[in-house]
Amino acid sequence: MKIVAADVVVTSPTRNFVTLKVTTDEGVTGLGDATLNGRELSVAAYLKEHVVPLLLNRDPANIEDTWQFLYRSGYWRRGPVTMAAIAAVDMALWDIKGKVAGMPVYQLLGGASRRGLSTYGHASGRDLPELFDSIRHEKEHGFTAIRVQTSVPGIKALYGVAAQTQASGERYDYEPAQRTALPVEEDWDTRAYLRHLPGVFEAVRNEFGPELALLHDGHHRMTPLQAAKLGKDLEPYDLFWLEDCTPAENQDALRLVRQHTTTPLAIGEVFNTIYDIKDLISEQLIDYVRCASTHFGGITPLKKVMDFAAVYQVKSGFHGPTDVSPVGLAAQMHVGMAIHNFGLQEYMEHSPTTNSVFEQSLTFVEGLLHPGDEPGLGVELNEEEAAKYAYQAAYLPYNRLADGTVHDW
Ligand code: EZ4
Ligand code: CO
Repeated sequence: MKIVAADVVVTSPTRNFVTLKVTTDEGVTGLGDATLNGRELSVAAYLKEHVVPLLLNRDPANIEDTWQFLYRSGYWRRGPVTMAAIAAVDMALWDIKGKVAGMPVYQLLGGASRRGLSTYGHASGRDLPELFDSIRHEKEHGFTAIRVQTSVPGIKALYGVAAQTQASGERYDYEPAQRTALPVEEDWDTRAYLRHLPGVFEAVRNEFGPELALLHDGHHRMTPLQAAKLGKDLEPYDLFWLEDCTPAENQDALRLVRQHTTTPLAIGEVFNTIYDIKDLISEQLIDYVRCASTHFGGITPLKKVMDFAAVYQVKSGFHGPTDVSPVGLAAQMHVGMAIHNFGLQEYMEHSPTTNSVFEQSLTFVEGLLHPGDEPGLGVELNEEEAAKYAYQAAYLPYNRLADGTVHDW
């Protein structure tokens, strides 16, 4: 078989997505996700200008060889743009292999290790009643693990807190990227956050009892010492994990955090290759790998990093925000089905408009996600629908402290 076409589709059904569609001479097609939130067109150009010409006439069956070829022949390795582009090719080739074999991709990765993937949902609130309402809603929806984000007195806009009123029954809908000409400026005060958060978790535990798994995302904002203190302060509330407590560029920071707290740690959504995370795993400084198929180079490296992590009892907690497209989500669901050391899958759910563009075979029943048993990844692109939604520039926000200093967002 030969690759005869590779098309880059940019569509914006409520948010931007970049998708690669690879076509073989036998008419088999495969999809890959190349969405890099806020920097989408850079990956589209990388693919169109520099990768698509290299794919034509290649044998789509040779996934490992194609991955190594794209990674090594580029010479300038790693980085989110390069690795999202390679990820899209990798996913599309696994999709094709599955379709040719007549099997879902998880079968090709070793078969199912579980009935489905345990997931966590998102809850947030500007005050406790709103937060409790949001948690109740997620529980009713089937989630047995819930990420809790809350406003902090004195901070106007805060990561992870839905702006809309959380009227009962309304789906939680937090989306950080805004379709604005410039990134939105938010504010931040670490000391106010550290004072406020433990009380919120105490209230949530008292209200919902010991069984509900609770998670929290620190979004890379703390120093190692601040993160260590937060981890200690949250120990009584038995978090499932504390995510991204320190900036991900400096992995040494987690050594200090780890020495001071038994709160489980998760990191990795901005990591691109195993070199970003190998020491965190082998030194057992983290408990969950947050890498996403799309930003980590695809299915091939995600499976490898999890097999490496298994040696150290480190589990998966793949990043599943809405900016990972249904194709990227499917790719990591198949990995999650197959590996032994699966931990928890983040599931934010895509909008109905997004789901009209990406037709999916996934199921979500009583908190368990399953990619379905269609051959390949189980996602098809409805190109007519996709064409209705033109790209719209969107940016992630950024933070400033009270004195005007830029802070990690
Ligand atoms: O800010 O995916 O755990 N989830 C997150 C996300 C990220 C967005 C960035 O594109 O941290 O909300
Ligand atoms: Co995060």
